[in-house]
Amino acid sequence: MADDFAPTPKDKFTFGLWTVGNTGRDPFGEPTRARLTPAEIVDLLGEVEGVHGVNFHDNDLVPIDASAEQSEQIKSEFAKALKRTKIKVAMATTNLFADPAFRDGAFTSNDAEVRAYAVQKTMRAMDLGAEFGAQVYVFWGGREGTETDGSKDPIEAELRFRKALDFLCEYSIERGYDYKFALEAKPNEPRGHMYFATTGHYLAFIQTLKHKDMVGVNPEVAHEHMAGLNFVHGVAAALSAGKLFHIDLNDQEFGRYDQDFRFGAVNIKHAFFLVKLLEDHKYAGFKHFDAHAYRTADRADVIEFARGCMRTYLILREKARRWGADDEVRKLLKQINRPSKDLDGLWGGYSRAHAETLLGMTFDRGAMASRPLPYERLDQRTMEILMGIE
Ligand code: GLT
Ligand code: MN
Ligand code: MN
Repeated sequence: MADDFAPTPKDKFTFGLWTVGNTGRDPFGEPTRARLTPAEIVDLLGEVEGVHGVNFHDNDLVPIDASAEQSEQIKSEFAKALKRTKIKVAMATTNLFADPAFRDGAFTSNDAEVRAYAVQKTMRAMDLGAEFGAQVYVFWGGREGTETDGSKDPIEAELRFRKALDFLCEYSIERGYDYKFALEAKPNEPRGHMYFATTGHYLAFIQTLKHKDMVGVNPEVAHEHMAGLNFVHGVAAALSAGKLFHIDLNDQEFGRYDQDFRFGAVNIKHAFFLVKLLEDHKYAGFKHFDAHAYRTADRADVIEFARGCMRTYLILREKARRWGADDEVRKLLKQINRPSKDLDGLWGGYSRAHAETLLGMTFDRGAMASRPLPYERLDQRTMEILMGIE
């Protein structure tokens, strides 16, 4: 029997070297899985089947202290693995958080030498990404933040971050890289407080940049849920601003640390409305599963984890189609929505005549308040569709 939920490269699903290559290390325990080389990780993704692309931080591919020869060797093995698996490099990014030099931030560090090093490291990482054809360049400011706000003027920090991005946009343009920059927010962890805590912060910040057209966002499910926010609404804000350049899909219990669970593993209803939003609005970018397998997983289970992320997305895509075609849902949506071109037209474009007409109208508040809004029924039907009751 054909599998309706088998991914293909056309679905544009991607994984990071650091996600399927995650060794299971956490703040309390040592690794539970062997460290794989970048080429071995690509081979593993080939075994998963249907994966479009792979993403990396500069140092996921080339260790920070690798010699020139080591670097060439690693890159050549990686290139061979990409060729044999037909997996593409989709996105690249910079590790500006692991090295102790970045303990107080990278672009926002109080130390000018650290800031210059961070910009240099990013330029080199952009070169590396471009060498492998990456189209999107992500900025996640893992250490851009504070534990005590006495340490930095937050406005000065923002200025430093802006200058770095303006500079790096010019670098991308000058080198002809054609990168789309995607800024990724997170409220805390590893810093006590991180600047640009949410996707909304970044959407506002982008408008202050010199090359704002080439900069968008990379929202991550877990990060907005850590902040107690509705992720679907954050993604919608990015989509409607034309700024959804990339997306990090995973899952997360509210109020916990950054769990990076398999997509859909926790909150199937949020995941459903997210997939529905992306599909309804024809998001055509990469869908990156920035998640990792449970610490208990072995290699075979890591493969199951990766398959599960994609399969859940595709099942939810089918559920979204069914939801839209469901007779009862359609009936309810019809009942809920009360369109009127005349009324909307009155305030759809300003004119003095329209303003006067509106000011002169009388509205029946009682009638408006008593029209039925059967959202209980709609939500129950949604849950039934999700639970497989046809
Ligand atoms: C890190 C972080 C992720 C970011 C990655 C990109 S690294 O794993 O938790 O959310 O997307 O730098
Ligand atoms: Mn995360
Ligand atoms: Mn992420």
